[in-house]
Amino acid sequence: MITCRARGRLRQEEIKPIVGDWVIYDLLTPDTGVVTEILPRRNYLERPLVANVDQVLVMSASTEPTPNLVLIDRLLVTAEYLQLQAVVGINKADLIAGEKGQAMQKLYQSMGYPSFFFSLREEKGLGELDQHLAGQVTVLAGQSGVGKSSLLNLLSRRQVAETGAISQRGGSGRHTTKHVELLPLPTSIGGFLVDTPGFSRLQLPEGLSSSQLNLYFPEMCQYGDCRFGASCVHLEEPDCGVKAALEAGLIAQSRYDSYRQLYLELWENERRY
Ligand SMILES: Nc1nc2c(ncn2[C@@H]2O[C@H](COP(=O)(O)OP(=O)(O)OP(=O)(O)O)[C@@H](O)[C@H]2O)c(=O)[nH]1
Ligand SMILES: [Mg+2]
Ligand SMILES: [Zn+2]
Repeated sequence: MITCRARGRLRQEEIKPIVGDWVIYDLLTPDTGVVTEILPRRNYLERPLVANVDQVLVMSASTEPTPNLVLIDRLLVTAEYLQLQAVVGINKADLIAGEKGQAMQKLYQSMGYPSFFFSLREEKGLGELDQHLAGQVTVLAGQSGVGKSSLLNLLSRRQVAETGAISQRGGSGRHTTKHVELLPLPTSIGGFLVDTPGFSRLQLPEGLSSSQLNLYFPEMCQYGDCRFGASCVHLEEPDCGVKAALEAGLIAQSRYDSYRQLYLELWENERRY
């Protein structure tokens, strides 16, 4: 590893290197250098602040902490909006009956997201997760305490990130991970994982409007045969294909509930300006 500082000119121009940047540097000693140029970013996330991301692994626990389905859907919408591949991981299979966790896995699988239900503690169910991470820069996202840092440690086969028990202080849980960190996966897998501190709230992307939200729910696009066509937002309109699919059990109630909540949140923000 080579520790670099940014050259003065970079700092003056207020281009700050962020995690995930590709840079050009001059080597000063065998393990220190000076960054002279930041290469153009393919993309970047604002929270966590990280550049050149390939995909997001949205993590949840099957229980402890209780899954926050709206947060999961918020992260999936954000990934869709940023055109990042999303993978879903439901951890702590050791803590609940199999069917309940499998139901969650199947739900996200059914809309096309590669989904896994596993126990990091028992090292079970991780099957092909490796293959989905191979050679990619993957950001781990999800509530505090779901096992993001634990996954990193398990895949690295050593303790690279601090993990912690959840404490209920203030009801928000404890955030063990304090900063964003990019860590290489073993060479047998290749690629990088970006560990991030958990959160319970996340602002939707700035450019996303309420009327477009349904485009980022893949299963809604599939059933969007509505009387009012593309202008239908699937809430109060008559003859709505999405609501028909919901009633027929083809769209999950939790997904529709998330959609409605996020729609109203975006709509209220739009009214404010
Ligand atoms: N029962 C059970 N506990 C687990 C499992 N995986 C992780 N844990 C525990 O869950 C707690 C939280 O794990 P972390 O890896 O620190 O969670 P995190 O997502 O990194 O949390 P933050 O850094 O706060 O965002 C730790 O006490 C882990 O030992 C699992 O498969 N089963
Ligand atoms: Mg952590
Ligand atoms: Zn509709």
